[in-house]
Amino acid sequence: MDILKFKHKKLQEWIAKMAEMCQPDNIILIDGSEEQKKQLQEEAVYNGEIIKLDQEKLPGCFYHRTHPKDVARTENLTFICTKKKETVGPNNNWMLPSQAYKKAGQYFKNAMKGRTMYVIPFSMGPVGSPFSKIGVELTDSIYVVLNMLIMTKAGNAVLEYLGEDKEFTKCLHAKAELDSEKRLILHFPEDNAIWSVNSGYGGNVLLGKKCLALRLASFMAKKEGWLAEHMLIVGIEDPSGRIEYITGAFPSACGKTNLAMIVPPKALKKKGYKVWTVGDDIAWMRIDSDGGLWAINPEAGFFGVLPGTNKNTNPNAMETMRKNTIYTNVLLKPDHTVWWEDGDGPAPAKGIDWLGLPWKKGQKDEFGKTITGAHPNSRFTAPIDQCPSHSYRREHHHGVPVSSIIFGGRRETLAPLVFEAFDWQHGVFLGATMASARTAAQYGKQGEVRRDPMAMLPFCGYNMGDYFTHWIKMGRSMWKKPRIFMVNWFRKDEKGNFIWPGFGENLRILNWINLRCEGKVDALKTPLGYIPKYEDIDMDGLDFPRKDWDKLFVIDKKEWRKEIKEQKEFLGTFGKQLPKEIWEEACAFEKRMKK
Ligand code: OXD
Ligand code: MN
Repeated sequence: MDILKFKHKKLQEWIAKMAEMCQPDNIILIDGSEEQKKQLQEEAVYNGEIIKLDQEKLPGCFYHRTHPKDVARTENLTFICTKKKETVGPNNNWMLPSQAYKKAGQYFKNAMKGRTMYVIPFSMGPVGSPFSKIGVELTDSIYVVLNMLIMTKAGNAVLEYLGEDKEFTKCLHAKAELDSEKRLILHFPEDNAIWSVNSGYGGNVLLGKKCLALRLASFMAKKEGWLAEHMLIVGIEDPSGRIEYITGAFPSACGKTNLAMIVPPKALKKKGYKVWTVGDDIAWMRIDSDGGLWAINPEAGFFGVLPGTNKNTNPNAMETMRKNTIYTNVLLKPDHTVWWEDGDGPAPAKGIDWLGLPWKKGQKDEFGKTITGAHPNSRFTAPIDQCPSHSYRREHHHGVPVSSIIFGGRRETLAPLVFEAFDWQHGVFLGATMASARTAAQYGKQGEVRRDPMAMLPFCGYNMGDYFTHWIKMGRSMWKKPRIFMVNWFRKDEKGNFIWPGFGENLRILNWINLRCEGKVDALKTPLGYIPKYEDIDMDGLDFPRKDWDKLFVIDKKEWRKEIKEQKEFLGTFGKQLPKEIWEEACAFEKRMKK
């Protein structure tokens, strides 16, 4: 095995050390060129890692299946490894770094024998921006390389920028045997390193994404005084041309991608409303010299959920993935195109399902349950700049100014369509007590309500009590604070039907949020926060009667009192690490609900 030559001494030494452990047959540097990408695609097709789709219908598109037991993030096998256990809090699994290196080291040992180790220098955020972070991922998977080429800025430009001694995150990944018993996703914030082994699922192996841009970045952000958040970023342009940028935190698979690419309903489009997509998953936010909060999206692509995505729910996503896209775990049609449940068009009569098995429409398993062609967490990976609504401000080093932050979840009862926090501190409390029904993006019981503060529970790389304190402090450092809102598109009526139509119609609510930020409308004060007046929502082109609107805002005090009890129990798990401000907010809320 030839070790590549780098002028960056630490990079050179680290690669040599990792190669010594993993024993690849050779090492290849990813340069970011089209030629190399094409070569790797051909090679991966040849070795069966990916399947070439019909290049006329889906130019540049490929298909991949993960191991059947490797289809979502595995939070139980994800660890933050620090010298002290208290650092990571009750929200993380913890391991001592020395133990973690030893345990994973056994799995990495000789894991790349007979394989190639790819070296991917990548930047999260524009190369050279003071706000970006650099990583180098070593991997034995071409699928990972091809995904990283979409999701990040990868290649020679990054290596150039690294020069002889710039800091980078050391990311090591090996599919190894894809053995779920030996799977480990390890983060070493004190060493700026990530080790991931025995998985091939995106969220576990595209190490720039959840591992670096959220878990490690949140750790860095606390130290450096900024925020690394699980948030979409979208700009809404009103007919006068004014753009307000909104960031929003929703748990995985709760419609963040749809909201980031929202298409205005016809009547609003006609009036001149436009949408600008900056990001659908991660926001890095800093306080700028104007005293306001500015956000960048560190990613260059989308890694979005497919089932439920179609030209009605998300036409921009459908347009984005027509070319240069990797489809993972969907149904492969006989004509070498793809299909997934609740996608476009009827189900094909037959195909090969995500498990690689012959599939027929309507096929049932031995318990009479319909076998889906695509896995519920099947995904597409596509470049952001293929999205028709992508923002031209995406590449700006300083990002975009944030006028509001929204928190949301999937609640069938209780939570109203929208309300505004009384102030920043109250808003942090709302984020801290967010809850949502579990979805297919994580292992566990689907539908069960779980608390997921700021949608960061699986991604905050340190004690969440300290994270809440950090949020409170950030508010104090800003003199132009974004307003904070809570939304819930998923409330159902007594018959179990969604009350609010959702999707594009959500723009009407985002507009109200913007009007609040611009000080153009007042609102009704409730014990939860400020709610909109029906007449302040632009309902042009939507027949949504007042009586349904009122249903969306029913406050059931008895149920809320139960909820508060649960919120307090949850906050109590952070013990003395919980900032007193959040506890005070919980008590004040309880008092308001008793009245
Ligand atoms: C994602 C997730 O893939 O949150 O974005 O799981
Ligand atoms: Mn996510």
